[in-house]
Amino acid sequence: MFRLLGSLLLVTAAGAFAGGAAPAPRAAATPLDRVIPAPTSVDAGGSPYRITDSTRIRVDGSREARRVGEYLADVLRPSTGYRLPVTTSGSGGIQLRLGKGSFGAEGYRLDSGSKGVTITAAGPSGLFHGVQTLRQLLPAAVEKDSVQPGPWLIAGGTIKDTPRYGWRGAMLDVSRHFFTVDQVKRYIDQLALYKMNKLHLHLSDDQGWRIAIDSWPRLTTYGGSTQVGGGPGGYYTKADYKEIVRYAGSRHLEVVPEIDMPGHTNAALASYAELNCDGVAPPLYTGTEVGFSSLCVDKEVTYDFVDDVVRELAAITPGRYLHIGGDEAHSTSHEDFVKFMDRVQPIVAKYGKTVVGWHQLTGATPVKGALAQYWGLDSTSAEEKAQVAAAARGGTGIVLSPADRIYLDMKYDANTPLGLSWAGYVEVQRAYDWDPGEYLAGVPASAVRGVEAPLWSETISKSADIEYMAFPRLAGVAELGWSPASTHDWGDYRVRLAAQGLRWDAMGIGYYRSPQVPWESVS
Ligand code: NGO
Repeated sequence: MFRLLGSLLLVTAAGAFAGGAAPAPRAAATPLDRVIPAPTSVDAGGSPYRITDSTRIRVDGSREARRVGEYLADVLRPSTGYRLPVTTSGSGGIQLRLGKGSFGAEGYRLDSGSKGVTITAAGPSGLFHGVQTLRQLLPAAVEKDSVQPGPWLIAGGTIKDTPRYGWRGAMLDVSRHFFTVDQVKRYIDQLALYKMNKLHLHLSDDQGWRIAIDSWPRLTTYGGSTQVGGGPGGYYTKADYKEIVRYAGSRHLEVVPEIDMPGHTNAALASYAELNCDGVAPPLYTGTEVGFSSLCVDKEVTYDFVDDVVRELAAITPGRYLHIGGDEAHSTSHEDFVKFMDRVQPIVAKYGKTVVGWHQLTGATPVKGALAQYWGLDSTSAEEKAQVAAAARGGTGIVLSPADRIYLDMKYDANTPLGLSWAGYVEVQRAYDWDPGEYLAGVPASAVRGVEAPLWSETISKSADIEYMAFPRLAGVAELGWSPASTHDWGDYRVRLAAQGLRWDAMGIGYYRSPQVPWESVS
């Protein structure tokens, strides 16, 4: 079981003062094991390091390490008020090093002592994740954008940390309500705090098509012109999308674009009459029903359309994956669904991408290497679960997004002003307290690629809404995706989570103050 070191560790900072000026005040340093997601191993002890106005951020010669160093400096400068130059020379201070070690592509090691803090990783993602840990070891006030008094202590010891899963995702539905590039960037920054590494964008649905496709321009100019409730909608130009991809990359997240097919396609069907079996374009749709639309499986133009869309989207997506939806194709017969998926999956492969689909894809024949995203519930039929398990045993990778656990659009309880409740209420403990490795019977542990928290936006239309629904549950999903099962313990987690509230306050994130969590008040 994961043990906390206890309450706040009181350390004396005097020894941390190389210059030996005024005696440092006694101050509390955050224990190394207070971090979310829980690190793989923590060995606490020794003197803390104190960041002062003479601290430097030392990077090795690589461009990647420098970039992470600049990112860290940007985080620390506003609240500390220090210059924190990023340099390749000298020793001590905060060091970011690329080096050999058993960290994996995303893991890192953090060593802290009186002379400095060193983060070592095999690659830049590991350094970046190590920086997120360093951030959490500093007082919450470090997240403010004005100068704070400090002191800026980092407890002594060593953290070795490697993620459990390679897929630690969040999905944002930008179709039901459109979110601007800046709103998406804000969410990306929040995901990065908890070492999430995939941003799945649900780019098309009945209510709006949100990504420019040059060969089918009306998809956005008409199909993107509204949203749930009839607002103005919006869409990303290719330049906008590339900017999201770039920004996500700078935070070590890979963008997974989704075009939902063959259902959830009213916006496309409304834009182009020829995509409809009867050749008649339906009106735009601004309600919240699902399952009523379908591309025309028997028309060749459908596959020309899909080819164009996938080709253009793949060309602006450096990530490995392309999500083709496949959920709730209620107005497509089973036979047609299978036929459609048999035609569409090879198109994704032709443009160099790996297929991801909602788990209904397992009702067709997932291509080799495909991933299925499971969004069922405890009450999902044994038959449906068995179908997913059989696909997993046959080699289909599984990303877990159980709706009654980690759908961030589910209400916390009956009083939650936003969200839906078709999968029940999902309080913070329910979202955290399950094991992805053992969640679906008959799925080999090796088939589980990770977890992803979808946020559907029928009722969500601004950043404050995203944040209220995501926080605090998102932190729990991040821990499920990153931390070893042996660290999983609700009793310890809720205490660590409580401390995060102060950070969210400092960042201006309006979160749900769940009664299940012993929140710390602002100090
Ligand atoms: C379902 C449905 C979506 C809804 C969402 C609301 C999936 C995969 N399809 O999840 O269209 O927006 O629920 O919670």
